Amino acid sequence: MSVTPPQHRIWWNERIEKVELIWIVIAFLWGVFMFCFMIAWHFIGQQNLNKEAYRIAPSNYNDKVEDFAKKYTVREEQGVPVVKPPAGVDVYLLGRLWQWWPILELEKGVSRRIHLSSVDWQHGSSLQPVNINIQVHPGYEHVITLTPTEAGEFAIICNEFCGIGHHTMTGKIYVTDRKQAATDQPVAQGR
Ligand SMILES: [Cu+2]
Repeated sequence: MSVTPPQHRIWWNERIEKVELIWIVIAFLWGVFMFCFMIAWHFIGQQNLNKEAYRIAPSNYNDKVEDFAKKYTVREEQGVPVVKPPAGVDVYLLGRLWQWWPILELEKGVSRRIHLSSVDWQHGSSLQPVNINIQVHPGYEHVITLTPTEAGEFAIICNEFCGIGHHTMTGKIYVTDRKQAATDQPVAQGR
């Protein structure tokens, strides 16, 4: 609501300023261009996610992830298992109030099938800083084929509001260099 009424009651019959008209045309054309690029990115963007997904029962998924973690846990961080499965093994990650579980350790250059689902509510999985975003629903298991191209520590945050603890909902993926991992192994076995 404006503080004072417009000077002329039929204000919408006034001619549009030339500059404003140019701006509308530019904005419209840009919108059309970006719309077409949604299709173009599919072919040239190399950033399309896999379309593999399955209908599942959330409790079954929970069991699968716990089995996976039990088998391949190498250490713990503040009570959260750090899971390092050998190459070729499918990787499981779950979202729940309020964490991404477990912490994963992957190797650079090794392609992985990553399974992702929620066991309670809808969450938004956002891998940072690379910014890969996937909506995660209970009852749907996504499978993403991912090849880490960079070693380091990556955070997963939740970008879909999921309740009072939403802002604390984080997870972690470590990506190790293959050479580094080879030199690390004897030390880990010696323990
Ligand atoms: Cu959330």
